[in-house]
Amino acid sequence: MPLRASQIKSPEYVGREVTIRGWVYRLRKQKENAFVIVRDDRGGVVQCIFSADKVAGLTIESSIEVTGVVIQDARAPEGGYEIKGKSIKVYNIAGIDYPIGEYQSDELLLDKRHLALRTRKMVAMAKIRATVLDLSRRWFVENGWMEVTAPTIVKGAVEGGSTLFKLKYFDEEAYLSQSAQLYLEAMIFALGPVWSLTPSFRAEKSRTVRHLAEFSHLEAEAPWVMLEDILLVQEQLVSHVIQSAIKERAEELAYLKRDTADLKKVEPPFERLPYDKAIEMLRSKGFAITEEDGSKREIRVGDDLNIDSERELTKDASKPIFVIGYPIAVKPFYVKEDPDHRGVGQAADMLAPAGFGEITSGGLREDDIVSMTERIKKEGLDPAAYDWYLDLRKYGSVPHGGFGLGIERLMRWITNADDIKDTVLFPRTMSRVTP
Ligand code: AMO
Repeated sequence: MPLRASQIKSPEYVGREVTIRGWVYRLRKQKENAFVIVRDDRGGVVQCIFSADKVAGLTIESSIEVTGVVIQDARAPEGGYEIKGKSIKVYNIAGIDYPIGEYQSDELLLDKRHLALRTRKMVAMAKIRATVLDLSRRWFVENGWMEVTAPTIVKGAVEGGSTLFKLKYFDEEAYLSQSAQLYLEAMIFALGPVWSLTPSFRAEKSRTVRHLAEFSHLEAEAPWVMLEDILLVQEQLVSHVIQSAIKERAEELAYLKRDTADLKKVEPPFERLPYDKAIEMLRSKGFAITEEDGSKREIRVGDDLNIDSERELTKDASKPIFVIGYPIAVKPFYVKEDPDHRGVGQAADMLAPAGFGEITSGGLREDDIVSMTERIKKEGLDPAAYDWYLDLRKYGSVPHGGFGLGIERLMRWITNADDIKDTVLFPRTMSRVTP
């Protein structure tokens, strides 16, 4: 049974004959010998030494099977073990024009992502991501939340009409889902606390380092909760995922040169920063926002927070901050108004430290049918598209709430990636829908 390159790097294999499979990662030919570094199908690599005649015609990324004897030698690259090759079976000789080498532009790497995902950086990212998803799932299961799946073809907007992807659905018009939230809200009446991981789609017209057109959305919803309950869930979940991920993926994070000292501090509680206070802090620093016409003015109460203001608020923080109590006017129709403070929404965003900004958004949902209908109309949405959603307020409405977390936003913070596109294998943005 062939082994992976990473498996044979252990004293128990020294002196033994093994067979490994993989792809030619590096190739150095000398007069008599050739040094072939083989990459396995989980990113592990090992050097194999052959007599030069045995590898004639071999190219980078050719797929091969190597049989040889494991040798321990401190000078061997990649961990002190290598294989003295006896035989080599070639599955495919790769074309000599393999486009991915040591240095190329970010754009080319994106154009060739189907090949670039073989790079060690992308393999490390994929492994961290798999662990983050696994840890999140286990946290929900262990804490009594039920996993559900919501549809991704829908009739209604959740997060504003301007970022909807329209599609022809037989003879009707439908949209790609922006959030599973409304469906999770329906499910809590039957299933209690639920969570889901589904792709969400946003036709984001802006090119930023934190927006994708398709992202992995981790969402949770529960009945009978107060805002504070929803915040507790988020800080516990995020802290648990980070603490476990930095242990389980220490090697990959080190490969990405991510110093995790700051992440080790991420433990509950996270600061609760009232929105008004956040604006006050920004004003005290003379923070200005840019109007649509390009003019600048000082930020004031009533303005939404954006990438720049979130960066300003979190640049010196060592843990995430919850900004709570946004004006209802800057939040979607479903946000519940604080009965004691008119105009204030019982909603909160979690901002990651060091300028990474918003990674979750959530809060309590409007549970009164009259207020909800008014808000739907006020937002210019068609109440008919929300018929079924309004039923939830008609038949046994309960106080409830939840949140949504962008997996790629969390990944960007954990890995310190410059751009959110690096945290997903096949990114979708305004200007990219292939490969
Ligand atoms: P919101 O629109 O704030 O809220 O989205 C929730 C979280 O999803 C992530 N996110 C994105 N990630 C990458 N690219 C994007 N274009 C993008 N847009 C959003 C962010 C964000 O915090 N239904 C509500 C949440 C709720 O109240 O439950 C919602 O979707 O991490």
